[in-house]
Amino acid sequence: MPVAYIDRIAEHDGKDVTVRGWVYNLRAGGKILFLLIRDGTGVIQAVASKADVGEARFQELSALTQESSLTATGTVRKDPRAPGGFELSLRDACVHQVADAYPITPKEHGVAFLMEHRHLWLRSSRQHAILRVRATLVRALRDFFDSRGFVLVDAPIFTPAACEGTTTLFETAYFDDKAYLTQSGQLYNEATAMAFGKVYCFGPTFRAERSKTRRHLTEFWMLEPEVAYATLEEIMELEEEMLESVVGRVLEERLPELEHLERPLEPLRSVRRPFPRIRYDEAIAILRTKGASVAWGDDFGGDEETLLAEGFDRPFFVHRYPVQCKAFYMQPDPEDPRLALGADCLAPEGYGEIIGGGQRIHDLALLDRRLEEHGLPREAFEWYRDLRRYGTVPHSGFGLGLERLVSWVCRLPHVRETVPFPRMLYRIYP
Ligand code: NSS
Repeated sequence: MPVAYIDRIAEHDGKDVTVRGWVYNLRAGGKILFLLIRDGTGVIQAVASKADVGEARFQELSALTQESSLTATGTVRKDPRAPGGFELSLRDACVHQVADAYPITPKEHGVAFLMEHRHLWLRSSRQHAILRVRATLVRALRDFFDSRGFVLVDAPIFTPAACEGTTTLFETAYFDDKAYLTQSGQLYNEATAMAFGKVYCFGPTFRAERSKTRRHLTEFWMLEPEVAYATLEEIMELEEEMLESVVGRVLEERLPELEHLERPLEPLRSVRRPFPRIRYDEAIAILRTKGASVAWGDDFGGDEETLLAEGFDRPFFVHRYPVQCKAFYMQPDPEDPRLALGADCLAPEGYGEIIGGGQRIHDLALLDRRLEEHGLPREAFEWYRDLRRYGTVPHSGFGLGLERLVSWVCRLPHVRETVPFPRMLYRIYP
C-alpha cells in the first residue's frame, strides 16, 4: 500500500493509501468514529465504521487517546466539508501505542507549563506555523546570498577571544586551557572576506546576557555577511535588498501559516526599498520629543527602539552611533571621528533591532589603540591584526538575528517560540 503524506493527499484521490501519524482528536458517533490524524505535514479526518473495520478494531480505535500513534489504511475521498477537503475511509489500522493522558489539551495553558513541555508543544499547529516560517526564512536567506556570489564559509564556535564585549562571554574548559563560545562569526568573516571577497556564515552564537526580555536568548542563530571593499552605505543597501527579498518569499510561500498566526499582512507587504535612514543624533531628538530621557552617548535599549519604531511603516536604519557605545572594531566616521560608521536596522511594529553592522577598522595603528582602550589581549588578536598587515582594505558586514527576524515576521510577543528549544536566562530544559 503506498504511503501518503497528508499535504499531498490530493494526488491520491480515489485510491487506497496508508497514512502514518498520531491521533489529533477523536469523536465517536454510534457505529462511526471520526479520527483526526496528523502526520506532521497536515491533518486529515479518517472515518471508521464498524462494518468496514470489524468489531474488534472498532473497539480498539474507540479507546485511542490524543497523540496515540497509528498507521491507518483507507480510501482517499474528496469531501468539501472535511477539513483539508479530503477524507480517509478507513479500512484498517495498526495502533503502535496508546498514548498516556496527553498533558497539552485544547484548554489554555500558561507559558511556563508550555515551555516545560516544549518537546510536546512542538506538535501544535501554531508551533508548526512559526517553525515553517523560520525554515522558509533560512532557505530564502541562503538563496539570497548564494545567488549573489557570496561563499558560505562557516566560523568556529569555540573561540579564544571576545567579539562583542567581554561581559557576555560563555567560558568553557578547553582541555588544559579555556575557550569561549562564539558571540559572532564576524572576526573570522573578516579573514575569509579577504580570501574570497564576499562571504557569509550562518550558525549558532552565544551571549551570556542576563536580560530577561522578549528579544533575548542566550543561544541564537546569526547570519553574517562580510564584503571586502564595501562601505557602510553599500552594506545598508545589501540589508534592505535582503529583507525585501526574504519577506517577499515568506509572503509567497507561507501565507496559510501567516494567516493561522493571524499576522496582518499589510506591514509585511510594505517592506520595500529604500528603507528610511536616520542618524543617531536624529534618533535622540525623536526620543526626546516622545519624553524619553536619553543622554548623547547612550546605546538604545528595547524601550527606546520600540519608541523609535512607532514612527515607521517599514524597517529603518539608525546609523552613526557614538563610538563609545559600539564594539572595538567600528570604523570612525572621517567627518566626525566621535561617530562610528555603524548602523542598526530596526523592525517596525515595535520590534526594534534585528540587524547590527557597519564598516570595520582597516588601519592597524587605530585597531591597536582600540584593543587597548577596550582592554582586549593583543595576543589573542594577533591573527586578526595580520589582516591589517597583509593587504588591508576597507570592508563591511552585518549580523542578522534570525530569531528576531522570525519574531517580527510572525508578529510574536516573544522570541522564545521562534526556535525549537530556546535557551534563555532561566531555561535550559528540555
Ligand atoms: O551584537 S550585534 O548587534 N552585532 C554583531 O554581533 C556583529 N558582530 C555582527 C556582524 O557585523 N557580523 O548582533 C547582531 C544581531 C542583533 O541585531 C540581533 O538581531 C541579534 O544579533 N542578537 C540577538 N538575538 C537574540 N538574542 C540575543 N541575546 C541577541 N543579541 C544579538
